[in-house]
Amino acid sequence: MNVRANISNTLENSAFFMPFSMNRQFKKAPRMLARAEGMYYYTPEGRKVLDGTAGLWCVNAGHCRKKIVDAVAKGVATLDFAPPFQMGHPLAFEFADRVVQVAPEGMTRVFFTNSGSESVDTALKLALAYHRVRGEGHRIRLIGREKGYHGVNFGGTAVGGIVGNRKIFGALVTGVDHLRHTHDPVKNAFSRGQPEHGAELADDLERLCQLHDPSTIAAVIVEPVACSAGVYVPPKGYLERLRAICDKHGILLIFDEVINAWGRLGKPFAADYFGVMPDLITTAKGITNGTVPMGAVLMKEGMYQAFMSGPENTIEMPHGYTYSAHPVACAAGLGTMEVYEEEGLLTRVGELSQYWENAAHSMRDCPNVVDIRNLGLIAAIELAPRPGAPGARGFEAHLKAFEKGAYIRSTGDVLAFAPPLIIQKAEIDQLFGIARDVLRGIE
Ligand code: PXG
Repeated sequence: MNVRANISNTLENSAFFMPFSMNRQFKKAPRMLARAEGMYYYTPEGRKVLDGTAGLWCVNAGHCRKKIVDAVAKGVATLDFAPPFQMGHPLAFEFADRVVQVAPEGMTRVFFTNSGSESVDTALKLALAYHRVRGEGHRIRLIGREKGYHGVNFGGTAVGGIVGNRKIFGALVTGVDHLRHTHDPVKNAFSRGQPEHGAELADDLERLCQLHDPSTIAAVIVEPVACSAGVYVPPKGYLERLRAICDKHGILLIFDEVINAWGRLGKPFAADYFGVMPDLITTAKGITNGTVPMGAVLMKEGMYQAFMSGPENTIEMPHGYTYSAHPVACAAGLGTMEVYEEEGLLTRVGELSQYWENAAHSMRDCPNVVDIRNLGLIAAIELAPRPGAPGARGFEAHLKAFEKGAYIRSTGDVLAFAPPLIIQKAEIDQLFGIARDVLRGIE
């Protein structure tokens, strides 16, 4: 027996190395969740906690939905695993077609992964390989954006723009550069919805084209609404301009919709919401309502066909995961799509977003609030940092909110709100009511 087994009987000594967490802080003062239903988590003591972040921006239909739970139970009992390379199972084909049915016009093919991070690295590889199979193998550069979050694999970390997530991991991937971020609090603080100022920041791509030569650039990846780094809504006209510059230079545009997709903005995908069509879309999270890990990359027909143009007896894309299109994940995804459709969840936010916006911006008079940003069913309240202790005020707000009965995510001094899309107006009031109480109670 491993000697650790003897000492891991207390949480403080537990073997579990928690991801993206303050391990020591948490293990001293744990915040445990024991079960969940609808809009709520329940702690082991039975305390009810309103889920203000849809788990981690993924449980769009609310928790433990019977239809999805039943689909997973039936799926795992029927086919626990099937090898995805050179073999298939019906749910994979059925689910890919189902995803394409709700995908933006022209997105006709789906590559399955198991997470957002895998979707991003898959999309970056697809972009490089696509140019290569078309005889443009000189397009080797990948462009991300400051404050972008594209998961934690090497490619996604490299194109990502959050310093804290990059700095201890060496040189990452070569040939990567970044656009400027779009956050301009001087001009845009307290904007409701898309900010007025900043479309011209897309021209930063022209600067990088001049620096590297556009013929060396394979793809640009951005989150339409950048969520993890603190909710940055694209300025009016920005995404359109980015699309135009990509078109001008033959650069692929990738929308990272790991969070933005699946109804968060009141349309199935952010590409629909903004009316801007990328070449590739990465997604995950809400694709299975967070129930079973899964991700996907959506692509246009032309890209798929470019891969299909070589000799027939070859593997067209030497890429994939043991768990790509896992049968249980496909079952969860099909159950999820049924719930989304039956309850109109992919468009429901359209009716709620004005109420949500008003509720979020009503927090403006709370202490230390320096900005409020929102779009769809997403909002951020940015607090002034405490002198010498950035992030401390935000984290304290997260802790106090949990004590008072709401799960609200903090990223630095930004509080992020993105509840399940089934939320009722009374629960929106409850969520911001708790947030107001919290902000009035902290220094
Ligand atoms: N791209 C985007 C845009 C994301 O938001 C990923 C990729 C990576 O997905 P996976 O499934 O590999 O985690 C994400 C994930 C937060 C938070 O609190 C956000 C994410 C993950 C964890 C926390 O903002 N987004």
